[in-house]
Amino acid sequence: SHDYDDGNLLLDRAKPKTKPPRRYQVVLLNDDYTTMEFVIEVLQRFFGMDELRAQAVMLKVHHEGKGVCGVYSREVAEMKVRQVNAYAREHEFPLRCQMEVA
Ligand code: TYC
Repeated sequence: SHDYDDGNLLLDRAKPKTKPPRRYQVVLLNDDYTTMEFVIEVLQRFFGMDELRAQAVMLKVHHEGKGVCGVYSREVAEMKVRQVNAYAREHEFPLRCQMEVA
């Protein structure tokens, strides 16, 4: 925990002061208009899911109102949210996703 020996070298009593970075869930929200097929495509394209996993997550969102697509650093979660929301808008669907502290 020190750059050089100040007398504390062998015991190293000082606490490390860096905290692990927060993690963020990227959460998909249900709506009445986005097609199930489009949601499955989004989950495969942006979250690397195979078709079976994507269908299971889509159905969970459809039935429960929201569902977790993945857990990431803040920077990666922000990028996923922007990409998914932009892609949905380009295809004129109201699909939304957001980030939540994990
Ligand atoms: N509820 C939509 C329908 O019945 C399907 C859907 C699922 C939409 C998940 C959004 O995040 C979503 N067509």
